[in-house]
Amino acid sequence: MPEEILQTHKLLDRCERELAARYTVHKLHEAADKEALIAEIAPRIRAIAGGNVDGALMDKLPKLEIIANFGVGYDSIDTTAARARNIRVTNTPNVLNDAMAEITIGLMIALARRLPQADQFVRQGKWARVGYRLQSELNGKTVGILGLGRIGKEIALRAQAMKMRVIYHGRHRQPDEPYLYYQNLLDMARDADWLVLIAPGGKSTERIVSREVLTALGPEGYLVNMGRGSLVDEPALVEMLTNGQLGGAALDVFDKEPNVPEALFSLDNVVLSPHQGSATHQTRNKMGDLVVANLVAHFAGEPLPSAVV
Ligand code: NAP
Ligand code: 8YV
Repeated sequence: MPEEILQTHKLLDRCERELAARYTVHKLHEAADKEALIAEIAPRIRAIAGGNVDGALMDKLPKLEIIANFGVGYDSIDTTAARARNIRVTNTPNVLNDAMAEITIGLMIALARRLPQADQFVRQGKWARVGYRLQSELNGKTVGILGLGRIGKEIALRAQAMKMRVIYHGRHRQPDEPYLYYQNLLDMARDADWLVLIAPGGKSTERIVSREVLTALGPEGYLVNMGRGSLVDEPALVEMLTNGQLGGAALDVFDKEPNVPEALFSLDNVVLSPHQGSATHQTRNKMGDLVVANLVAHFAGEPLPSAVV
């Protein structure tokens, strides 16, 4: 009999096909009565594919051994609860680094040159009447990276290709990296023209980009959030973008996504993106393959390709 697993949200077709070829898959997100489904299958579920797993759900699944998250960020899984119950947790690192770094630079250029607005300017026939206003560039500017990890390093490389100076903040100095380290985020924000966020969500980074940090970045400064909405004091961000205390922002993630503060919709100094950093066929399929590979390794008793717990 194939193992029975619980899927918590929609996955890519290829990933769902690969899972269905190996396991009996129960789709929690499609169940009309989720509690009834869980009550029926709970004693047989050994694995979860997907995120959004808290201790309460773990407690309902007494045979749960592993949670294979679709995504490198696993802040939607209570890892403390998983560890306490001897449940393994895996994620999908590295396969999305390039896609993430590409879109980060893309959003930076989009913001600096106001590309979405320029597109609208042409489509609305305004170009025939007046030239487009002058904009700014990335080259010669300093970018501060909050979170010089796997993705942050790829962003740093591409920022250098844009002739930017790279500095970074994290909890640890990385002596092998050539960039200037700031122990203090506030100091880095003060020295940076651009602040790129690519650190994980969760308690340790909650609102780490405070009003004070945004103030240090200042009216000429640009914020780019590719990490998680929880990193930023979002009400302060909206207020400061509106009154010009912050120069601009490119945002791929939001505090209560997919809900985005409506006040941002009318602002010219903002570029909005629907949490699509890794959303390419190429990358999402590799992420799905890694979800499957972790489950396969687990049930074969082999080392997990990308375990976090
Ligand atoms: P990673 O390799 O683990 O890098 C994370 C970096 O954040 C590390 O350099 C770490 O440095 C730093 N960091 C962690 N906790 C910190 C704290 N409390 N204060 C300051 N810095 C801290 O992770 P990754 O693979 O690059 O991914 C990073 C994050 O990007 C993910 O967790 C996810 O939230 C986000 N992400 C978003 C998308 C999207 O679609 N927008 C896609 C993929 C990933 P130290 O250990 O030195 O502090
Ligand atoms: C995904 C992400 O959008 O990997 C992450 O941490 O945020 C993204 O790659 C998400 O996890 C899948 O919906």
